[in-house]
Amino acid sequence: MVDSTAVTNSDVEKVLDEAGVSNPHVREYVTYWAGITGPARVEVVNASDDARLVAEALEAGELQPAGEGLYYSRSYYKDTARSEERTIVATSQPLDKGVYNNWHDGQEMTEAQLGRMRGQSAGKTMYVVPYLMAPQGSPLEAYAAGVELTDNRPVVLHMIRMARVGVSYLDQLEDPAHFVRAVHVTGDLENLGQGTPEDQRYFVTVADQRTILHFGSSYGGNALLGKIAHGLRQACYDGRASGRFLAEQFMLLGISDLETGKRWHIAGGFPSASGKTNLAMTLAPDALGSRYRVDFYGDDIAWLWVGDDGRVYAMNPEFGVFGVAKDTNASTNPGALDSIQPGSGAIFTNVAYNEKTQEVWWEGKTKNPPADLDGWLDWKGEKIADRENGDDSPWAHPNSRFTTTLANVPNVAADFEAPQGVPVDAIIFGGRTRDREPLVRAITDLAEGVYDGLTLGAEATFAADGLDGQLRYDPMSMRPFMAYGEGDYAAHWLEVIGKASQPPIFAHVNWFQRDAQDGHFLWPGYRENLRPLLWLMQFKEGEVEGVKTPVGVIPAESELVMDGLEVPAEDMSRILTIDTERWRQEMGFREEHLAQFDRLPEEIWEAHRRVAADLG
Ligand code: GTP
Ligand code: SPV
Ligand code: MN
Repeated sequence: MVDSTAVTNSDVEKVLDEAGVSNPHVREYVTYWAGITGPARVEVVNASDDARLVAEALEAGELQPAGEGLYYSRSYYKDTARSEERTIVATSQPLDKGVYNNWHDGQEMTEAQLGRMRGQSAGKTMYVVPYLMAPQGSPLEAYAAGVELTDNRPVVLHMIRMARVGVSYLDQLEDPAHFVRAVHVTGDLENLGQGTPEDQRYFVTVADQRTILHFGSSYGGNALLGKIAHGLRQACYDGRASGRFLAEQFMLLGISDLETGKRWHIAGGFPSASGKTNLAMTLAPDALGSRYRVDFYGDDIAWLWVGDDGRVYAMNPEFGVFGVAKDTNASTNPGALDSIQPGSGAIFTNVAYNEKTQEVWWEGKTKNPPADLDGWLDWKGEKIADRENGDDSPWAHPNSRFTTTLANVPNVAADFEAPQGVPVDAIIFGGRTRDREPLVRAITDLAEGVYDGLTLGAEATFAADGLDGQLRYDPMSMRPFMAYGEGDYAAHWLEVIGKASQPPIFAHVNWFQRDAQDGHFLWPGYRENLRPLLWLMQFKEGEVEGVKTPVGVIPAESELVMDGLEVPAEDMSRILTIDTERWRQEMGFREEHLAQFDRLPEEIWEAHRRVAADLG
């Protein structure tokens, strides 16, 4: 039911006039959607509104103070992760249907979403959030502009941290009609039947209309539409439609050898909650810190294209980090802790919170939870002190997160906003794989590299509802973000990267191999992950030879720089061994996996058969 006090068209026009929004296409879009969702007010947001909006959110109880310039928020307890089965890519072309993109007809979905969203912002403010998913001046800027409409103030505060937000971006559009229309309506979270057959939530990207319609959540990937829905799903589609680029769930980092002055850049796809943020924020281990420096460019999304010089370039379209809190501490990720210091403006979501001392805590922040339970609330807002004896469920939600801007990241690259991006020396794939996958294996052939990405198999994590621990294939870590069919996606990869005269090397990495008996991680991970990356760069430069195997080249044990690190010999040899039997079995699974994809390029099948033949 539309609230009788809903804004009128002339109210909206007046707000847009006052905010200096002159683009007629934007004005039409905002007015149209205000007419559908029926908010009581409309407000246009610039990043400079942050302090006022934070004050309003504190006043309204949507945020709690968590120290000087730090904030805590809790999302509804049934709304704490992306929902993959409720997420849909819609177009007018049935050929866009893939195995994973949950394709539907665009017109049908648009009408259904209109029905769901109608009147649902009654009594609320509709915030108009113009944003840019690129550094300004980027060669891909034309695909980066969007306007999110949301009826949720904490979502606005997240958007200001995660994207470049401001009306001025709308004045610079080359084609004033070419921006992503991204509509977010929260809905009545307590009555949406999350996870039941009556689930009301739908997260739809109408990719060929460049329109995103998300209903029924206020959590990150479902609600910050610049990030996943535009930065990945829409951009994945645009990259192919334009023939110009790839949009991938990749981290992006730089490594400098301070002794030789050499510098490399590595982009890498790891499924959700599988180590991208940690890798990009890695600081060189103490024993190597005087020689190497790791620079952060991005931790979740990279757009890649081929430059005029024949190299592959990449940039991070985001402006902030939406990082997993769990296990973030001074030894695993000191950079992350620095980026959420007092004064940083960071927002913590669904962690544990002390309502008396305003401290936050999550599993793995310290070895044990705070001993004094007084004032502590778990992620659902329930008092820890009231828990029944023996209730050892986590204090923080496993997918609880921190949100902070890139400028707060201590190792952020000096040129992180450079519009030309950085040249990519290596593309790596990895996931949580408890056996089979060695620490690192290098792949020099393009089709074999793309094949390796397509067959990335890993354990799913708590970043998606209800999937934690399931083994599944996650092609290039894009399974939840794929915008069109996997065969066409592979062909687009071969075409884009195939244009490069100096292509990057590929590699598969695995930090998560476990001991079959006691389950301990065989490799210490985190900051130590720099070591296999250094080996990869040395291999690329011809400084080390490695050991050839049917699935790529792996390091000889003596080639890994191990200064200041001890790993039990038995563990070391396990992570640098190819278990041929296990790999042969894997090839059968891969065959079934790949056979699902329509129009898979013959080069990929050839790569598969080559590897299978080498395994014997
Ligand atoms: P999304 O933001 O969901 O896309 O995740 P992400 O890939 O950026 O994952 P992130 O770096 O936030 O790591 C997720 C979890 O994996 C955290 O709990 C980390 O502590 C843990 N983790 C990251 N790197 C390593 C590692 O090298 N070894 C081990 N054992 N755990 C790791
Ligand atoms: C992921 O789930 O891969 C994320 C967090 O990066 S979200 O924004 O929720 O998608
Ligand atoms: Mn992610």
